[in-house]
Amino acid sequence: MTAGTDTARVSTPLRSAHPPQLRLLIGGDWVAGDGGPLASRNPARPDEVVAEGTQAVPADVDRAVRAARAAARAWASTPIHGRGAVLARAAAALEGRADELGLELAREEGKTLAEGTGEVLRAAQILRYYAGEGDRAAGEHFASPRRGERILVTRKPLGVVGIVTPFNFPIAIPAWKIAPALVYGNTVVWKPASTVPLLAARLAEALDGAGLPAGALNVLIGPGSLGTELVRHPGLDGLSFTGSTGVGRMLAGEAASRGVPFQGEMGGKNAAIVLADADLDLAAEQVLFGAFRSSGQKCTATSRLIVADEVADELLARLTARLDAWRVGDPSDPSVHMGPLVTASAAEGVRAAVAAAEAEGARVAYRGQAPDGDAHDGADAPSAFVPPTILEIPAAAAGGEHGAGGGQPASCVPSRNTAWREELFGPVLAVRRAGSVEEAFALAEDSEFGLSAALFTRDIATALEAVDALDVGILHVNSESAGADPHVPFGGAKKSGYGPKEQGAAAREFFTHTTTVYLRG
Ligand code: UN1
Repeated sequence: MTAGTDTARVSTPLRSAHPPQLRLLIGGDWVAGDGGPLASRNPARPDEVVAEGTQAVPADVDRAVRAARAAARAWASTPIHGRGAVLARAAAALEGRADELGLELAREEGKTLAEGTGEVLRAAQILRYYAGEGDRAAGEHFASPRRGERILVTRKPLGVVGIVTPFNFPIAIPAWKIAPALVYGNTVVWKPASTVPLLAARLAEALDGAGLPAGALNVLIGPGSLGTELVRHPGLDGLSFTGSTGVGRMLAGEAASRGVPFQGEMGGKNAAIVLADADLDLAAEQVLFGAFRSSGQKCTATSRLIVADEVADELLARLTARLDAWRVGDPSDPSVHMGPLVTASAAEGVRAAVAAAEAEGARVAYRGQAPDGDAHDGADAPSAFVPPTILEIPAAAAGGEHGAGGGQPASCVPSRNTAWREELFGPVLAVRRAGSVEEAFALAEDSEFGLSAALFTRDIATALEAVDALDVGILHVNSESAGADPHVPFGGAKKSGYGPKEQGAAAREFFTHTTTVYLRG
């Protein structure tokens, strides 16, 4: 491909080419990047290139921010219903291609076909939700202490916003950031994860084809350093990020140093708590889904299981029986339940963390089957597959700073085990047993993260106690820890979140600022 010349400009991405050729979207033009080559590969079949192109370079960040700035005034003054209509048309376009894009998503990211297609439809649902924003409340109205006056609080867009998204929901997470950004009148520069560029191109293509004006959405495909370039650009008015806590805090620091609003949706180490009175079949099913769907690559995934002593053996028996019937393999095969991780190097990292956890005292309670041989024929290359793994962390190996003494029940002692503390982003579940409800809640709180938790109980009073006891942004009672609806706030406490939450009215909080109008006749 000829990089960065005017002859490389095209009006749409080259959909028909095999593999599809990726372009950047800047100022309404689909252009080749001036950087090095980029290819996304199928993690289940590493020889298969899913899409290819060239990467953006730092100068493209400047071009994209300028294009977004040039488009900002006209887009902000387009009536919100008109902005919403673009989102509704893009939603319809995604729905019409859900099967095709779902397969591309499974091939590029590694989640199953059902999850991939479901994610495309979810992106469409999110676009539709925000498409209706013009019909919802646009601000607030207060009485005034002075005669003849009313006080109005109105909302305005931030201006040009940057959006940096991760690999694990390559179309849904971008939709839930880009849709509110656009409908509230911002223009956008988006840097998707470079491991899943094809799905980014598909979302951009749907919005572009739905009549988004040139420059309202700009897409830069390339290395993570582009995110840093973006937050440092003087023309940027806000940045929304989803990804690791480390990168998020670095970007938050950059944004703060320039006085730019930042929204960070970061890590999780989410606990499912199964109490003695729980419906164990339901709990086993939901823990299975929470821990192992998408190969555990969700910030909301269940990565810790805290189970009441009385039912621990029974729950683990039901969970492992379900896992025995769980097929791991090529995610484009509809009978497969779990695919690979996004890359072989991600899988290597998870394997190393499991080995470290075992060395620190964790006991392997379950390790599933490796995928069928045909899905991974490069025998010498590391595999992107990690089998579903359950690690039990016995109280004796909890190894907190205070040891097992100190008058605390042994099961309450904080654990330093890698599998208990660190977000592994893989199909690994760390288990601890609890002697009481209080211990179970204390163990759930033994984490620096606070995104999501799941509680399994039949007792409403215990559920209400959990609302107060667990410092999390999202609490599921009798359902898995993952999942998010577009009309309610999404985000975490502690190290999991920073700034206003996402989705629903919370998104408006981030993507707009207020003007308080003292209005006298
Ligand atoms: C979900 O649980 O369905 O990166 C969504 C993540 C979250 C989204 C989770 N931001 O996994």
